[in-house]
Amino acid sequence: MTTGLGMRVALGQLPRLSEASIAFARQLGVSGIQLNTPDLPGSHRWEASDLRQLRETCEASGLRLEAIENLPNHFYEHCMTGGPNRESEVEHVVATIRNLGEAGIPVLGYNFMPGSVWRTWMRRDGRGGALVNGFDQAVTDDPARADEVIIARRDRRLADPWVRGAHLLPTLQINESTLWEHYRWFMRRIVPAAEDSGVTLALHPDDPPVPMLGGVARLFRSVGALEEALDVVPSERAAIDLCLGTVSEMGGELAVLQAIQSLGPRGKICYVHFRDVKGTVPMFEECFLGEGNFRPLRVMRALRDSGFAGFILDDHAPGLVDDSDYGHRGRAHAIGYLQGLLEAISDEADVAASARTFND
Ligand SMILES: [Mn+2]
Repeated sequence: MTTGLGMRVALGQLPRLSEASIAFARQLGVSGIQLNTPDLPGSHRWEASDLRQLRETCEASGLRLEAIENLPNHFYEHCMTGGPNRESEVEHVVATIRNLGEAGIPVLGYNFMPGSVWRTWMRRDGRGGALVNGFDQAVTDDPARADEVIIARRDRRLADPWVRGAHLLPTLQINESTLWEHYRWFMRRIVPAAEDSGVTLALHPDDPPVPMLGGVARLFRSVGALEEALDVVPSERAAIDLCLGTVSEMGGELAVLQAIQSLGPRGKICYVHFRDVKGTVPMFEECFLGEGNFRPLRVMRALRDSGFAGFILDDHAPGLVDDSDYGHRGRAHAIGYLQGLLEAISDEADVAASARTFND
């Protein structure tokens, strides 16, 4: 379903396209797919032919390939850390962006987290025993509890996308102003390629949104910082992948509505991760829609009223009984919830439009 508003739901965070994932998307009735760090050939960059094949496979099944999110960490690690290989890395990133454009893929979601995503518990008791993840800064602040830290690795070469133990990270110290310098350098190099090739770069906020983890600063931990990111190289091709879960971690419903009202009217919400948490930093836990910090219908209305007309995906969803690693059951619940919300706000818009016509 795509509403007359342009808002639509995509099945998200797929690591690869398979017959089963395409069938799942079609069964759910979504209009598109978003892939996260797809399993493609290439140790430094992705090629246009491989990318085009992804898009064509989706389209052959009537699905839109809405976006690819996240390059593997090692494609641009030195760009983030200011390491010696950043020149060759950024050339490969530029080539990958051009290849996305050539392949007809309109959006690259990305993040600028050299320290990656951290959690301090995973797959623990949520509602009714559903499996949810959470974060408590008291754990990450305590060196004696380093082995409780779990860190995401976006690298399909690894069997496990999560590593346990903060001590496993390379020793790295990056303060906030240095990391801003790296970000500015990176954007100056890649935004021109995005403009040339018609690919929108969509920045995901830092999850968790805290000032520093493991000696590495974290930049995009407030709505103001996301706005600053957009000012680095002002461009129609620079926008935000608005992860409502992460913004809710920052400041609950108030922060979520503030982000939508500030970024939406400027056309800067490229797409949305529609999920929520209970609690805000320094401690939060992921949860089902409807039991978190924000009221989902209110937020969906705010997105509509902000002029947002892009796609929405499920992002993280709690694991249900007998769920798969990908979380088919939890995701099916989240997507059905989003489709219901979208139907409700689309209907409201139709009623409002016909009331206006009637009054004319
Ligand atoms: Mn997200």
